[in-house]
Amino acid sequence: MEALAAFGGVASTSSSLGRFTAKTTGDSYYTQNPISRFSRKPHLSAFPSNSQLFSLNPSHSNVKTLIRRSSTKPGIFLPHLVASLEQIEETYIMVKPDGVQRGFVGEIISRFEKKGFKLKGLKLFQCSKELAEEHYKDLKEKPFFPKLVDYITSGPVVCMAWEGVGVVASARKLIGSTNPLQAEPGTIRGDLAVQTGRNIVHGSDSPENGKREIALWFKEGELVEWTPAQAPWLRE
Ligand code: DAT
Ligand code: MG
Repeated sequence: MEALAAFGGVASTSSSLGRFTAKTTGDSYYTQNPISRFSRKPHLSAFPSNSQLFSLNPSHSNVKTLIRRSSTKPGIFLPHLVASLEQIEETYIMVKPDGVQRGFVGEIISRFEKKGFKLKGLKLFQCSKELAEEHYKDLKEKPFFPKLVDYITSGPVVCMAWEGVGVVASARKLIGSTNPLQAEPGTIRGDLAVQTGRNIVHGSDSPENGKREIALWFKEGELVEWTPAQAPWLRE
């Protein structure tokens, strides 16, 4: 927090700079706080520009002073670096036969599009019994397994591969609980379904299963690598 407050030029009463009077209104804050001489103008954001994060000139007297004044641990928080370390995941999303029959394909695609994830694969597909059994193999021992396979093979499904940071867990949130009656309003199942056996959409439950399921449902050449034009507007 210290570095965040320091380099952002935003008043922080908890930082080591707290000994400088932090008036958050008017010009007086900026004239009393030494950082103002460094950043020159008021910034509302914590990190006004990349250049201040990455091109600090240690010979700059104000910077030297700031570094000396902060604690022994510099603790510089760099969201850009943190973001670049975040894992890009893939998830397999499928509109189940009831979702297709009820005309929810566009609605379901739209939820993921609006959120900002990247569509990498999309097809309407009639699933075989073998594929349904393989997909749900972890549930093989469940009493509802035969009915589940019948349901998934009862009509065309829409297969999708979506990519993004945190897409697996986020998609599960967008989809909602397995039992639609327990799914929160605002989620796909919460808004559009009532029964577990007709819960209209599937989403992978882990990044590993995301990869496994995409490999299961898509052939080579069916996935597309591309860069959405909106990419810089979604991630800093
Ligand atoms: P989810 O689809 O939320 O990941 P799951 O993996 O536990 O849920 O189960 C896969 C599907 O199996 C689920 O979407 C619907 C069906 N299912 C699960 N539990 C069921 C139950 N108790 N009765 C009938 N169908 C069930
Ligand atoms: Mg599941």
